[in-house]
Order: sequence, then C-alpha cells, then structure tokens
Amino acid sequence: MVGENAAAAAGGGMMKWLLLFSGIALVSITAYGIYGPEVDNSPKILDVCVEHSPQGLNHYHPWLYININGGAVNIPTDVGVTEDCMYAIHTHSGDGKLHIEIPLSNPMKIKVSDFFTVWDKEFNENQLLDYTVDEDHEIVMTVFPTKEDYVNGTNGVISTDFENHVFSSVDNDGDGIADGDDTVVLIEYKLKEN
Ligand SMILES: [Ca+2]
Repeated sequence: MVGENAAAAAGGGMMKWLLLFSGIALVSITAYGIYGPEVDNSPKILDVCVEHSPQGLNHYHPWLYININGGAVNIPTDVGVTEDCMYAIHTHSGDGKLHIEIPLSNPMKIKVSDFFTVWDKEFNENQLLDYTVDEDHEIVMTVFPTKEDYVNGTNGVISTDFENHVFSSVDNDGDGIADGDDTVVLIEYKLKEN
C-alpha cells in the first residue's frame, strides 16, 4: 500500500509539473504573440504608389540629414518621384525634408531603409552611401524629437536601430499629426572619437 501511495503521489507530482509546464508554455506563447516581434505584412515600399490628395492619406514630414566626414550631403529633390510612381516616402525639395504619405487603406510602416531603397543608396550600421565602417570610422545615428531640437543640438538620442528606425505614423501625443512629423534623423559617418 505504501508503494501504491508513493506511486500515486509521484504521479500527482508529475501531473502538477506537466500542468505548470503547459501553463508556462501557454503564457510564453501568448506573451510572444502580444509582445514579440510584429509580423510585418505591409507591402514593400516599391510596391505602392501614392497620389497627393487631401483625404485618405496620413501625411507627415520628418527630416533626414547626412554628414560624411564633417561635410553635409545633399539629399536631392524628387527622390522617390518618377514619371510612373510617387512612393510613400519621397522628397520635393533638396533640404532634407521627407514627405511620407501613407494610404489610410494600406497602413504601411515607413522606415529609414525605405527612403534609401527609393533613393537606391546603401545604409546600414556598416555602410552609409559609399562609405564603410573601418577601424578608424564609425556610423552614428541621432534622432531629435523636433527640427528645433536639431538646430539647437538638444534632446538628441543616439539610435542603434539604424535602417530599421520607423518614422512613427501613430499619434500617441494626440495632436492630430503622426508623431514622426518634424522628427530629425541625423546620420553621420565620421572618425571615431578618442
Ligand atoms: Ca502626434
């Protein structure tokens, strides 16, 4: 009898562990679903053309500045605007002002990499345009919350997201404009400090 009880107790213990383990697995899977990397099913930047129209677009304007070895790089006018297609991120001027126009029917996430794709230039943590990181040079990306901050050199935050930085299309601060509006991304290729 003692043996049977011991077996039952062992069985019960096993069941408890099994339930606990299943519970942990379930919580983990659920948490992954909620907090894990989002599956991005939005179309690729080159697959969508947009048209200027007052309605049906989430239209906002971040800024992009590029600096190589201390010299500003001009970002041309009409990047992402061709005879056949205006892409969801493009320029209309040569001053670094980006236009993002996301069809409301097709809520795409627009990243820094999307601009370089339409521009047909390279950018990642190891390369900026034709310049690659080496033992003396680094690429530093700084994000400023507003153009004014950029001009004043205030509130800049170093980002290691590089090409994966998203120009936020949501309006969490409730001012009616995408929060990526007026933000500045500065990408520098420069001599390592020290
Ligand atoms: Ca906002």
